[in-house]
Amino acid sequence: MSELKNELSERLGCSIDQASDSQIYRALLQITQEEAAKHVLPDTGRKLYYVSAEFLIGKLLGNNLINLGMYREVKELLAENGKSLAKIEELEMEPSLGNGGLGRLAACFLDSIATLGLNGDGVGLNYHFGLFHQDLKGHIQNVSPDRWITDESWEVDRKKGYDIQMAGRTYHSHLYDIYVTGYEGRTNRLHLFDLDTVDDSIVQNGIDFDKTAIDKNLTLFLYPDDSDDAGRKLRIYQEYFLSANAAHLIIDEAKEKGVRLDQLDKYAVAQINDTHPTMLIPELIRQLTLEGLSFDAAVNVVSGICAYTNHTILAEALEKWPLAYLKEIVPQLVPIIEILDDRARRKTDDLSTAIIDSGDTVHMAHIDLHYGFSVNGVARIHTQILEETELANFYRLYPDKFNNKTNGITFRRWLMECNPRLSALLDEKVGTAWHKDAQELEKLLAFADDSDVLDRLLAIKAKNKKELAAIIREKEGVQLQTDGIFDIQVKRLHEYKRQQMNALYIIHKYLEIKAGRKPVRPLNFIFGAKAAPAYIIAQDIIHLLLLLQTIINSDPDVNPYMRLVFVTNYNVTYAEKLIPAGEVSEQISLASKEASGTSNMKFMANGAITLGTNDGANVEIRQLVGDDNLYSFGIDADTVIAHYRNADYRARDYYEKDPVIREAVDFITGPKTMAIGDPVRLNRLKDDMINKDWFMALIDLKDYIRVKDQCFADYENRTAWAKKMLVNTARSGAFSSDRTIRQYNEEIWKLG
Ligand code: 26V
Repeated sequence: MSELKNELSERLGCSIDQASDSQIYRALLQITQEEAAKHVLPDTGRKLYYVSAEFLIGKLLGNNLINLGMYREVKELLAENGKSLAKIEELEMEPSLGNGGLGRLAACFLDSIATLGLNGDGVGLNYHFGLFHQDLKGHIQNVSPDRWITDESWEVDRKKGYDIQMAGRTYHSHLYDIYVTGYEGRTNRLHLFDLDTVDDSIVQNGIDFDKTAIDKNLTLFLYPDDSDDAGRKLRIYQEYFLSANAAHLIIDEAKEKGVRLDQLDKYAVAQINDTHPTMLIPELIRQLTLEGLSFDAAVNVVSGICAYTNHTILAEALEKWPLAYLKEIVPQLVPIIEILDDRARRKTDDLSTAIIDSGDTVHMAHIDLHYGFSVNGVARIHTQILEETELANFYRLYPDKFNNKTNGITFRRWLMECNPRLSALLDEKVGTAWHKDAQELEKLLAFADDSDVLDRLLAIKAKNKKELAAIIREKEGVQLQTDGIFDIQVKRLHEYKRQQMNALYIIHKYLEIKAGRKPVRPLNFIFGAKAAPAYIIAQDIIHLLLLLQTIINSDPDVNPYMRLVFVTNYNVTYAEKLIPAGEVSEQISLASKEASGTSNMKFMANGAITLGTNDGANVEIRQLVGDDNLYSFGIDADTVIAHYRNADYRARDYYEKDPVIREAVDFITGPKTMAIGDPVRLNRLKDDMINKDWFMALIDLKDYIRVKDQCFADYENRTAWAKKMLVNTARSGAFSSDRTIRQYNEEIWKLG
């Protein structure tokens, strides 16, 4: 203790109680950086490069203190001096370098790779602005840039970079590193490439900027709007910049190790996170031929290095670029891609697997599928759909390349750090081994009938709910009812995730209450979501939810029985407050569409009960906890796929035949919403639901209402509910990202 005290006061130049929070933050940053550096290990043997356009790492101070074993000591020392570590943690800007699950998965993976002591770094881009900041004034989503880099950021300037050619110009990259600490483990690195000429001042009103000034905008924003051609081209620039820098780094580090480049696959493996870094394949081939390898040798060695993860079956999310754009931006890759296409065509008559199609469009995933050595889905059902349906043509060609790696989450951030009360109880009951081996949580099952433990689980949840309610009251101005149920849906806003179906349930409940049928206990519906700025229907759904928030919370007939809040600017930091307070976890995507989901795992670990469809990892959660401990509803993936194949789903039939559905849908354009809302948005949304409803919200609505009502009724048996909570936490260890990473390593990476 005194050692830390001396070190801290020495750096501060004053005693701790006299220092400001921001001085203390800065000093802790230095101390953790130096401590992390001590755990960097030499780069020997095979090394993993996790290449990803997104790393949604979240704040790092608390996480690093926990991983370095310093959290408790620092917290107590500060408390003794009248300081709050929690308040100091608030000073840190969250690096929101990702859109959602895919980016957060990459961050959890880095934690587990370091924790397991594996030699593996992340490679990404140093966006100056992460995912946009959201506010909700006027019942709509308003966006503004989210600056996160300050002189108090975690980045270490590596003072090196590479020359990257794009569209006949040379751009010099600049590398920054962020230390990735493992829990009682090694320190790895997240390498983020940037461009010195990027100019933050070109951003005007909201998040608009000149999309054609590449030297000024290349790494300015995470995923710029790609609804126009300039946005799509910028995306290609970003993807090539990422891939080319990754290729240079891989070759550079191999040379430093004295590796012969025709043996590179023995020393390097690259996990390509979705198709965004796919150009790594042709670019590595290009660079290796420049280093003297023959084309054939380069293709061979690269095919031994690159492995691909697919994160979605949604056709609109599978990247395809016009060949003309690639000719303009990366002409050096085009002859290589043409040869790769030519060779792929010789393997089969099946034209659907071609890389360049007859319309001169380049299918990025096809490059990965032909020239990567592994392709994995992210949950059992997702991988099965890839094999049997979406990528069946490739599965026939390369059955051995396909494998499943069900996603996971790091329990250090998503239980130890965000839910200290539950963690302390778990430590007491099952010991602390679960920190590194989450399967140890199964030992909690021995307490399934222990009334003291069950009461304490309920008490902890009640405290977490109160804490969240206080935050929400301060930030959103909404008072939740803490004696009521906390039902939470937090995730990107997308029609397939069906926030609109949740809205229809809420309208239905509102109408029931108005008709005198009141729930026995107050219901709190909590949403958090950002919508892509160009995604109109998603904006309309946000608009509806915000109108419902106003209508419900201000109606004295209804507000004693239900409340709704749509929280502002949902991000990792907010998630860490919401998830420990969750009681019902809404995982209601249309079956077959959610590749895995990961918030479902976070809620489960924190003792929330899943209300979900048979989709993604929900299927595996259900199998682990059983039907007594999860609420399942809706049509299954096969039925959904058959409806699409037969094109026989008609939303209007459901709307016309069922008065409950009709009443809820009609409310969208009823007098209450129209009085305060935007008629264009409301009419468009209702019209879409009746005439299109591509993600079949109406097919599942009745079953959703039935099962959700049952779930709320069961909540009243508090002991039985506490037991469900216990079983969920106890069985959640299967979803540790440590387990996922062990499988990646044993079956794909095979690091030392
Ligand atoms: C991207 C786009 C972009 C264009 C418009 C529509 C659209 C729809 C979806 C996506 C998702 C891209 C990939 C992705 O983020 N997948 C998520 O990956 C998570 C980690 O594996 C997984 O848990 C989520 O289920 C999956 O949606």
